[in-house]
Amino acid sequence: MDEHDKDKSLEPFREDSEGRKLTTNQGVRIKENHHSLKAGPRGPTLMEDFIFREKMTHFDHERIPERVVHARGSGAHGYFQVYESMAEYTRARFLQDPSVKTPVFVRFSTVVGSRGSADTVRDVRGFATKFFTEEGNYDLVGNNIPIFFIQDAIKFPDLVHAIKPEPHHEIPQASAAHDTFWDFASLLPEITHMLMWVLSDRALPRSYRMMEGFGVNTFRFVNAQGKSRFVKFHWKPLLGVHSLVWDEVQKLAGKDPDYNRRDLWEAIEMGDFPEYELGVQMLEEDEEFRFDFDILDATKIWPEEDVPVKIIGKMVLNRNPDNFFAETEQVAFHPGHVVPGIDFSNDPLLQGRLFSYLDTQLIRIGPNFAELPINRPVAPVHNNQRDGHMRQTINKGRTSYEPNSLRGGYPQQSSEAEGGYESYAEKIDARKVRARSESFDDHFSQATLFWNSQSEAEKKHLVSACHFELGKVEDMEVRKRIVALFNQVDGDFARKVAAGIGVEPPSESGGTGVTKSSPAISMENTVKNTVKSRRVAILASDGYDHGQLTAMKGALKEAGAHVKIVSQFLGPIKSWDNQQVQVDKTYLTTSSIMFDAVYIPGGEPSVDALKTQGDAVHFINEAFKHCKAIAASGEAVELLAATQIRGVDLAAQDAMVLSDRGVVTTRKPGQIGELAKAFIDAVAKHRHWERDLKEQVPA
Ligand code: HDD
Repeated sequence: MDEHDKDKSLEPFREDSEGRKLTTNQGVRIKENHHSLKAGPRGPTLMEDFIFREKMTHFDHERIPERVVHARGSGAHGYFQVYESMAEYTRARFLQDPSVKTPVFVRFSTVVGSRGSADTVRDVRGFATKFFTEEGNYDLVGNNIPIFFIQDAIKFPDLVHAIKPEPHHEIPQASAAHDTFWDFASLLPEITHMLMWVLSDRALPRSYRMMEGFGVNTFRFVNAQGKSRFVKFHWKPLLGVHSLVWDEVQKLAGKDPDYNRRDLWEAIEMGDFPEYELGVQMLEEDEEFRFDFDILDATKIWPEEDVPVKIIGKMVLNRNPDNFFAETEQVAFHPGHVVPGIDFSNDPLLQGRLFSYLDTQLIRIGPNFAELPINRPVAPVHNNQRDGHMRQTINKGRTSYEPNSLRGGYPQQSSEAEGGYESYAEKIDARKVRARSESFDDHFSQATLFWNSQSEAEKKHLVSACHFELGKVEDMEVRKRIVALFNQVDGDFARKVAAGIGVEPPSESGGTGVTKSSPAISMENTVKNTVKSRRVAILASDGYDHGQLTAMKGALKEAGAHVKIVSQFLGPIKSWDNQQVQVDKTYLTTSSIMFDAVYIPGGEPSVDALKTQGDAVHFINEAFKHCKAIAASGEAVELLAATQIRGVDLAAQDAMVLSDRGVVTTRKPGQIGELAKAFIDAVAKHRHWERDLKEQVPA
């Protein structure tokens, strides 16, 4: 199948109006689309105007209910390929043959905000993947955080009600920073571990292309011999896991509320295809009770150091949707969409999810949601389900029941050998109880593990996130209860939190006694050797040094970064030696928060002008405060000296290229090549948290 045919078989109803005539929904050609039918040019519109009424009525019905959670999403198409056959572990056919490319559609999302809310809020991100396999659709409906808030799905409506805007005034939008969420949290010790993750920078992803994905719940792999293993799924982004900083995300929410959506869209348009490796953690049946936590408890990770992640394949996202509504909005995921070889565990959160998703698709889209182009399997669908709202299929024949003899018994069941889905025959011998297993009782050890695993910078960010979130909580008792909860995690952590929110520090320093850490948890240990797809701003004005600018731009592009020239006005700017470059963005249409790094070339007139432009100086100060790499060459080193950059010895950077906490400079134009190398290294590190005195810089 070539690429074109593959697209067609996936979405037979993709429509392209190019070169076509405008028609009504009945196919009648329209002669006049700008004026309704009236009794005279100044008279009333006539009821008989079927063209107007059809158009307007359709418009009035354009929305379907938004998702209760994960309402704001962004989608992309791509494919998945397994590296080597997984037949030893699962009979899932799409995990057998490395030459097979399985089409996928991925939807990334925030959880709490409504459809039009900002991308860069503090929140969990959804990472849901639909694999269109030849055995039917498989949905891996995950998040960018490996655990969840609650252990049993029956609490999900309470969790969502508590975190959503408060019901009396519908405030605040897309934020947990209000009394009802923290009230609920303070009464639910099982939430503690998840709070640590959500308060960390993981909840502020730099890009959907730079975050991990996790299936969270425990599933099963079952092989052709019927042998089962417990499995957890992981997506690992090839670009590493990187985050924004709090000040930045808040500003982005105003200046570019589509920041993550735009990043994904533009990356795919530019050919920087997002790539993720699929990993699995597997446990044998007899290892079920090997750990001091329960492997069915969704508030626990399986530390990667104890249960290694086996990398089994790669997903590439290489095509943007054609139509947001038809694809990203109408796609319907369900953890219960599994294929033979993938099965469920008794994780009580997963068990509840298996009910909820199908139910929500029925109310959101209707009983025939699986027939929509984006949800339609590439595997053939035949059954006796009939009718219902918006049925797309014209089912032929007299029989819609089974068994039947009038149609030879078709459609017919399949044996396991023919690919019929066989549920894993787990033995269960139990009493019906409304209870939680005692093995789910430890709510704090892994929260301590998380705290222990964070770098100093990450710990600092976590504490200030608490100061923000709890600082917004008006009820003092709630704040006190959260400090008491955190004191069970770590005494030092609780004291630091208390100090910022007007709560007495705990009289006794608590903690769990866990001293272990898990390096895989810290973003400090992620990929930091590439600038691929990173965005670098070059600030310049008339009289800039063309040689320096083009040398740096060339080096960055060569390394895979994207460069934009930012100046006061659009149009060309002229260098001192009469060359010119086009300005891409102005200080009005962009901002340092939309870039990963900034470079200022020399050229005395340009640098003198920048010194007098508050926006240019602010651009650099803000980039410094947000710990981004900064480079300057020639006279531009003087410009840095005129900014509020603190704790970096610019005077020492006189003669040669020096990198001081991610600020890279040279006064010697001859060293631009070395400067570019040092700058690229500094950008690849993502952020320079070690920067001193950045808090003293206003932003
Ligand atoms: Fe959920 C949507 C992920 C627990 C009920 N969930 C939804 C989406 C993602 C997740 C990524 C958006 C899918 C899309 O883009 O369309 N949810 C998770 C993860 C969970 C989790 C990783 C913990 C392991 N969810 C969870 C529970 C329940 C739900 C416990 C209810 C019992 N989730 C839903 C839902 C949604 C949903 C209400 C809203 C829209 C939708 O399903 O299609 O049914």
